[in-house]
Amino acid sequence: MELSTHEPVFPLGRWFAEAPIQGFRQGYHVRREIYQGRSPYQSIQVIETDLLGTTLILEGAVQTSSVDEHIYHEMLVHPALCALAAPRTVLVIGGGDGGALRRVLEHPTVERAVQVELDRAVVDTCLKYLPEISAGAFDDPRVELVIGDGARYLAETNERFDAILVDSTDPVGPAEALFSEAFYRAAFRALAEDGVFVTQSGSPLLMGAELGKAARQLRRVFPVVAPYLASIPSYPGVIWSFLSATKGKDLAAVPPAEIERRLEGIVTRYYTPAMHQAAFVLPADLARSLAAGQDDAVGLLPVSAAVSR
Ligand code: AG3
Repeated sequence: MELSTHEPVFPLGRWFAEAPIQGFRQGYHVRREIYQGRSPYQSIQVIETDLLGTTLILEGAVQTSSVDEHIYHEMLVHPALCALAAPRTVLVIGGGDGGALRRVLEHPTVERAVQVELDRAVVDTCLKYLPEISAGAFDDPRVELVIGDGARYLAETNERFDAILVDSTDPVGPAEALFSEAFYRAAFRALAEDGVFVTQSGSPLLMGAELGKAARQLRRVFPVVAPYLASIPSYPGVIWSFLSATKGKDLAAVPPAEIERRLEGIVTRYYTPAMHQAAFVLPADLARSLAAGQDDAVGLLPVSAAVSR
């Protein structure tokens, strides 16, 4: 008997696939299509996949899923907040699903969390189909939800935040402004002296050019920039990058005992003091090209692949 390794495992239904660069795609079998709509900014889809559960897709790119949202949101929020002795004010830009906001509010010293999301439809869609991600965060009295342009908000605010967290889509379309030097300057200005800025910065394998550019621009503004990684199954390439930036503090060097203390009473499924340390360890190639401020692709794939996006 001939065994075909290409036998369809799921003969019925259809597949959703993301193809961020030529020659690569990552797909999920769709069990159910739940919602499809369009806001003034983007197409919005909610599907149920076998692997990821309920999954939010904006402009064809997976944003979050009920199964692995905790990884991304914990890793966007806790490294920054656990680097601070007592974070009081936090600004979240983007993140309409509320998963980052929820993790911010888990830190008992936080008195005020401002969330600026461009697209009200993302908040509404997530509240309807993925309420377990925000888990009531938007109802917390410490929260101010602003529907508007995050870059503009940051440029105009007179407030100083202990942490500024950018939970954006990819650096194309509406989110492009959130990856510019002007935006990073505004973030620097609005950040407390010992504050922490963190932005998601895409796949180091598949979006190396964008990651390299963001890191370079951030370094022009902030004296200390420390990239870190997490494994997020729902994002293309799985390995995902974040860029942290401060006015002096080294996020990679926060003592595990301090993190342990700051995490007291906070339940995590991915982030731990050891994971904090491990996340800042980069493959040699990536560390080198990021440190060198290379202005083309810095990814783990050759430049030719990464630029054909
Ligand atoms: N923020 C990061 C999404 C980037 C995904 N990119 C992609 N799939 N190509 C998502 C919002 C989660 N709160």
